[in-house]
Amino acid sequence: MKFNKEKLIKEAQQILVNNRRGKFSIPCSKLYPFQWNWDSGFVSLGFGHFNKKFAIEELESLFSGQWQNGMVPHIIFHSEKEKTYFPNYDFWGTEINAGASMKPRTSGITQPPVHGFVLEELVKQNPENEEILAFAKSIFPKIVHSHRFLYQYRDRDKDGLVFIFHPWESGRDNSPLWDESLDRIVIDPAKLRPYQRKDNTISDPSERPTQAQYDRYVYLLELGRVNAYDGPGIAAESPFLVQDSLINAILIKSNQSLINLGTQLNIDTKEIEEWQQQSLKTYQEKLWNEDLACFTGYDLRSEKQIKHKEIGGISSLFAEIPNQEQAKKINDYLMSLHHRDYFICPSFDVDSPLFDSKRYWRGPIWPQMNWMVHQGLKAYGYEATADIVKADLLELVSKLGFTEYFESQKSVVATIDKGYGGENFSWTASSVIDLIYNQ
Ligand code: 9WN
Repeated sequence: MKFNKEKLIKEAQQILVNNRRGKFSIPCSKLYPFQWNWDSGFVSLGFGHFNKKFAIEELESLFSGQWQNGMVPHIIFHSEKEKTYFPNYDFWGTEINAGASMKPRTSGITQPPVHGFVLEELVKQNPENEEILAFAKSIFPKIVHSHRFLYQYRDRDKDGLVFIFHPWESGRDNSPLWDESLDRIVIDPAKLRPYQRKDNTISDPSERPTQAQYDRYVYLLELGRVNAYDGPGIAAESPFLVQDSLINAILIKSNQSLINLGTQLNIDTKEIEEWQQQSLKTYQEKLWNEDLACFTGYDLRSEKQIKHKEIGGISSLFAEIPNQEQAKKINDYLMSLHHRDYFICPSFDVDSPLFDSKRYWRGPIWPQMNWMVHQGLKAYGYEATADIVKADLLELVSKLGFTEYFESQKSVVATIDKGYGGENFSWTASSVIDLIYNQ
């Protein structure tokens, strides 16, 4: 399929500009009215190509909500008047933690730490730009501090892999990966803090997480809150305690970016190098599953791998974790999906009974994941597959619009004219811009 690249870029840039609110961006209007952690990393990457000031302000706004312990929260509630999202800042009640940001208010959990690699990309895009270099130097220690938070508070066994205690921290909220862990949670309706969802009144409920899942999200939020969001009780008590393949791959990728940038900017990186060595070793030893021919997550409660093939394990390519043999297996898998008439990369194993091509993280294609996998495939020299991943996303966006996520089955795409979830979505726009600029 031929794309009108100029038209796509123009539209994408317009979406990013329209989604700005003051000095930060929302993922999309209506559904997500605040600033989200990893979304804003991608937004900055997109702006880096055409508005450096906005690229810088995006990350500065996000880090204005960083906690004293180093955590960068998953949502920054820049406005306390906006009431159209659940859970809002008052439900999180983060004042329970003395070092939490109070202005702006925030949530109490985090998301994949993309900002190290985003910063490296910004510097690569603008190698001679004094403003970007000065910004890189000023934000560098804050990003290191956010990694320090992860290693200090989330590495229970000091093995180099960090845990999450809430599915929202993975960025892949309702992935079937979490089903078994969430099933451990028995909800007593009398004890659950009453709440009112807003997402399913704005978006099609058949594309959103279920009510049972939301009850468990609220249960885990509450567990975080009574433990001040960083207390030892979280690791000790949470029924959901997972070393996620994606968050750890992104941490490793960002560690490497900070090491590269440190050399360039003359900043000492010894602390990061030590983290990196151990994380790489344990990721490789603990998360590879030969039967699946992919990396997995690890459930710290049941002490076993979470045996599903999905986009988190595939994203290990982006952090250059797989050896050549492992990378070949992942590449072969993606090519087999292509030959079976799927757009790549679906977010979950299409052959699993748990695959759902429409429901959020249970199968659809996510644009920012394609961006990462594209980079990873190129790093291993799998140019042809990388080209397909890129072309597939551009085709989906051209046909179905700049939506939040997409159908992966070609036979179904042929029958629809709109993608899934929110419209005019920021990370979709950014991924398209960067994929087109970076040939
Ligand atoms: C909860 C904003 C975010 C993304 C996540 C995506 C979704 C939120 C929600 O939207 O999660 O954080 O309310 O469903 O799963 O990856 O950052 O785009």
